[in-house]
Amino acid sequence: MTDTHYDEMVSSRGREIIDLEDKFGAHNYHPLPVVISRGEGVYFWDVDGKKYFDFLSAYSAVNQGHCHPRIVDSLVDQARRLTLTSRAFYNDSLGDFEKYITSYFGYDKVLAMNTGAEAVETALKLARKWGYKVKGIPQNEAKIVICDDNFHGRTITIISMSTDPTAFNDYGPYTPGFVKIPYNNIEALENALQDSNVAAFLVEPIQGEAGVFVPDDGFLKKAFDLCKSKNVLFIADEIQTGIARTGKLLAVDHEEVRPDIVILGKALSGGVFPVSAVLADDEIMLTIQPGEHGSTYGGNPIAARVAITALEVVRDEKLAERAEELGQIFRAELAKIESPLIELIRGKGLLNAAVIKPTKGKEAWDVCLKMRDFGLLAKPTHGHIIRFAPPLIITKNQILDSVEIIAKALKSFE
Ligand code: IF1
Repeated sequence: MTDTHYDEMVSSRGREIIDLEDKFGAHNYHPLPVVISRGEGVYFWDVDGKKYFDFLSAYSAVNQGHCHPRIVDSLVDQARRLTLTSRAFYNDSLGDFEKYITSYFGYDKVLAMNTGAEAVETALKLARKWGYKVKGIPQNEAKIVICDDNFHGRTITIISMSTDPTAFNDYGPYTPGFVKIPYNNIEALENALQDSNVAAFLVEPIQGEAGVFVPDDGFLKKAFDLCKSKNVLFIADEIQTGIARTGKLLAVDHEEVRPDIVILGKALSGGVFPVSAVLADDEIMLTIQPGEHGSTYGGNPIAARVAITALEVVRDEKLAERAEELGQIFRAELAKIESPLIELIRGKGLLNAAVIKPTKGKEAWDVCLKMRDFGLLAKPTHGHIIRFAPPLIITKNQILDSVEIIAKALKSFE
């Protein structure tokens, strides 16, 4: 057992469990050394009963808080009645979900899938289909513009769009038809759209994995207007930024942009069940005809009922308003911490990050280990950036307590 998997803070019970994963599981992750056994609201408890604030929310899948009772009840109730019909037959849940979510976000239609990556693949297929059947792009010539430092999932086509060698190395040959431009760069987008074979522009309204890069005010609106002027679809990947995370229902709502295609996942089910969805109007959605796309579990009855309840919770508990208000408090309190380790803080709503300046040999990972010791869980992205994304049900006092823990961890290195 290499000692990078756990440290002296992990109990023998925790080590047993970590050893199991090391021996029998693929090594495609390097988790923080902590073993969780229960989650409720903003809290985790580890196998030894120690309590933590969860400041990752499963990468913004648990916006509604862990094991939200209403969402779990929907899961259990439906699971006792009907779990899966496949789309070979109708069932009495999918239509309710489709009506509810299209009205909720204001689109003609929805195509339900399971993971975020599947929804991104679905959006790419819709964009190409629309490109050929509606825009009239010559067959197999459709291009899709994407941004450097993107993260849209891990399938071979999606990593073909990636500029991160860790994501694409040794997975070639890559899917063609993608044009990369710098993020937050209107001139680069304008140049790329000179090509009449461009079908769509796919963008994260805030680049989460890259380190919570918030584009300049107005970037999304200008990009949208450019796309419309060139008959190019504007596709927003809101899998991480959507469902109230950034202080609005969708991150694009900050600029009153209505994407041609919206991609949702993660918190669409409150972390209770894999559910993703693609929203679009008829001109785009109906380019896919029966038999041309689908998945075994896509839109299953459990997913349908869980997603309806997860969206009801967002509305009933005013999670977008909370994220806006508490995000401002969080960033303001974090900024008061005097630490040579904090280079800068950025974010929107409750999607925030601190850029850590390695100091005295200590870096983001060490800060995360210390925060773990003091009862708060977060994880670095790209080595030196710590993402802070608690469930949106967090209270002001819990924010203040959390900032105290972060400050204590940072001070422990002085
Ligand atoms: C992992 C990252 C975050 C996403 C956006 C699509 C997807 C994701 C904007 C695909 C998924 C997850 C994947 C997960 C960790 C996490 C992640 F670090 F990988 F990049 F959040 F930033 N679009 N993000 O953020 O959705 O297929 O995973 O359901 O792969 O480790 P998925």
